Amino acid sequence: MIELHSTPTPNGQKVMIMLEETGLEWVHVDVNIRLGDQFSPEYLQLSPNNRIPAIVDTEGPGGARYTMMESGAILIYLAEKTDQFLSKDPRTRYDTLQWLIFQMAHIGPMFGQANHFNNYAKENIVYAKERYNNESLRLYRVLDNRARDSQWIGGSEYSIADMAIYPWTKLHPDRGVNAKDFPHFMRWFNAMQERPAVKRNDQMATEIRARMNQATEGKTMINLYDTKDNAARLASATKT
Ligand SMILES: N[C@@H](CCC(=O)N[C@@H](CS)C(=O)NCC(=O)O)C(=O)O
Repeated sequence: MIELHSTPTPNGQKVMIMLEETGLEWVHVDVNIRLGDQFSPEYLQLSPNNRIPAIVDTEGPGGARYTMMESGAILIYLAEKTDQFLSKDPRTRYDTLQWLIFQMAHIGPMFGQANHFNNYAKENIVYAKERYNNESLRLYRVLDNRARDSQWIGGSEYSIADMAIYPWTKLHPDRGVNAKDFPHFMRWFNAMQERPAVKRNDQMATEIRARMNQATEGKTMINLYDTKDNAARLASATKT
C-alpha cells in the first residue's frame, strides 16, 4: 500500500497520475499546506524539506516501510517498483530521465516563479514577471519542438516524463499557448487528456481540493510565500 501525503498541486498530481497508471493500491493523505501541515514534526519525518509530495510505501525495499520525498525521485521509485513507464532499454531509459529532470529543473521552478510574480507577489515587479513569463514561454517552445520529434516527451512510449510534465501545463492558455502556435505541444497535451488515468486524476484533484478547502474554513491560514516565516517555522519545528 502506498500512502501519498500530499496536496493536488502539479507536484502532487504527477504522483497521483502514476499511482493510477500503475494500478497500485494507494490512499491520499491530505497535507494542507495552507494550514502549515507541512511543518508538523510527523510530516517532517517524511519530507525534511517541508514540501509535498511524500510517500510511505508500507512494503518498501526488503519488505519494510520506506518513505520518500521529491516527486521526480518518487516517480522513478514507483516505476522501478512496478516495472512500468521507465524502459529498461538504456537509450530509452536515459531519454526519459533527461526529460523528467528537465521538468524538475526547469518547468517546475520557472512556472512556479511566473505564477508567484503574476499572482501572489506583494509588489508588481515587472522585471520579474517578464523574466519568468518569457522563460515559461521558451520552455513551451522546447516542449513543442520535442513533441514534433517524438510521440511522447520521454520517447516513443508513454512514460514518467509525460506524467511529470502534464499537470504543470494545464494552465497553458494563460501563457498564450494555443494550437496555432504550438501544434505539437497541443497534440501531446490532448493525448494526455485522453488517458483514463489522467481523467481520473483530474477528477480526484478537484474533489480533494474541495475537501481541503472545506477543512480550512474558520482556521488561520499561513502565508506560504513568506520565506522568512517559513524558515522560522522549520527552525522551531526542528529545534533540538
Ligand atoms: N522539488 C519538489 C518541489 C515540491 C514543492 O515545491 N511543493 C510545494 C507545493 S507544489 C509545497 O509543498 N509547498 C509548501 C511550502 O512551500 O511550504 C518536488 O518536486 O517534490
